[in-house]
Amino acid sequence: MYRMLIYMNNNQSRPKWKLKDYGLRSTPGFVYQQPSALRGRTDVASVTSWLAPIVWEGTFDPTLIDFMYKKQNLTIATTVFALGKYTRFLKDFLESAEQHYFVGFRVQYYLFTDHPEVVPVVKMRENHHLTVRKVPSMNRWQDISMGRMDILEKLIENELAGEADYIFCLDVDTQFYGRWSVESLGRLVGVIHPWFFEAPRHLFTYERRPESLAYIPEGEGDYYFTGAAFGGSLEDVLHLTKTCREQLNIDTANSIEAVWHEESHLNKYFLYNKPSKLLSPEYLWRNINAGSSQIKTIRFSHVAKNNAEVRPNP
Ligand code: UD2
Repeated sequence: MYRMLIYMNNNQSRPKWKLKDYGLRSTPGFVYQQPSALRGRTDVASVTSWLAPIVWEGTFDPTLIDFMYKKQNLTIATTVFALGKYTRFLKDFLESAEQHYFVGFRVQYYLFTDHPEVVPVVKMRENHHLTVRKVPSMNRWQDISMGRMDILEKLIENELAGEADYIFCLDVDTQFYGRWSVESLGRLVGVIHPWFFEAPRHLFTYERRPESLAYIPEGEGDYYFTGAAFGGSLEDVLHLTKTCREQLNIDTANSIEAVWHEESHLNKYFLYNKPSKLLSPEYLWRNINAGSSQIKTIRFSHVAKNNAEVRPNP
C-alpha cells in the first residue's frame, strides 16, 4: 500500500487526515503498449494551460493505469441524491454503475433520499457497498440541488476520514455506458459541461451579477464545469463543499440565488482553485443519442427527463 493515512488529531482546526502519496508504480516484466512522445489525440486538447490533464478516450492506457492503481488499495466514496420523484432514476443509475464504475476497485456509495423504502435492491460487485441515508423532503428542486454541498461537507468531515481515499459526487438522473475508473482520480477533479466544451467563454452561463458570490466577471473563465459530477481527494472536496456551502448561505442571506445554483458556485471555485485533473464530456454527456466527432466513447450521460413532471416545483 503506497498511500498512507496519517492522523493529525492534535490540532482540531486542521483536517484529521493527510494523504501521503508515494507515486504510481509499475513492476518489472509488466508489459504494455509503448507511450509516444509524438503521437496522441490531435482533435482535442489533452492538457490545460496550467498543465492539468484533460482525460479523453485515447489519452491513457487502461491496462497500465489499472495495474498501477490496484497496488494502492483505494476506496472511492461516491455520493448520489434521490429525493421525491428522482428515486425512479436509482435502478438504472446503480445497475449501470455496477457494470462500468470502478470495476475491480473498492466503492462505497452513499445514497441520500427522503424515501429509503423505495430504494431498489441492486446486486453489488464484490467490494462495492451501498449505504442509504434518510434526509428530509424539500419543496424546491433548487434547494435539493444546492443543499447537497452542506450534506457532502458534513459527510466528509464527520465520517469519511480513514474510510475512503477519494470521493465523487454524481447526479442521479444519469446512466453509465462505458468505463469510468481510476483514470479519473486526482486531487481536485472537474468535468467539462457537455453543452459548453466548444463555446467561447463569453457564452458560458456563469453568474454575472456582482451581488452574488458566484459572480465571474466578463473576460474571465477557463471552462464551464458541470455541477452533475465532481470529485477528488477528501481534503480538497471538503474545502470545495465548505466554500460553496458558505457562499450559498451568504447569497441566501442577501436574497440572491445564483443563476445555476451550486453549479455557479462550483464554477467560481474552480476558476480560482484550479482543478488538478479535468474529465472531458465523455464523463457527463448530454444525451446518449447525441453525437459529436470528438466524443469517441460515452461513459456517463444524463437521461432524458420531463422536468415539469419529476420536479416538486417549476
Ligand atoms: C443542472 C446541473 C446539476 C445541478 C443543477 C442545479 C448539469 C448537466 N446539471 O441539472 O448538476 O447543478 O443544474 O442548478 O450541469 N434532485 C433530487 N430531487 C429533485 C431534484 C433534484 O433528488 O426533486 C437531485 C438529483 O440528484 C439530481 C440533482 O439534484 O440529479 C440535480 O437536479 P437536476 O438534475 O434536476 O438539475 P438539472 O438537470 O437542471
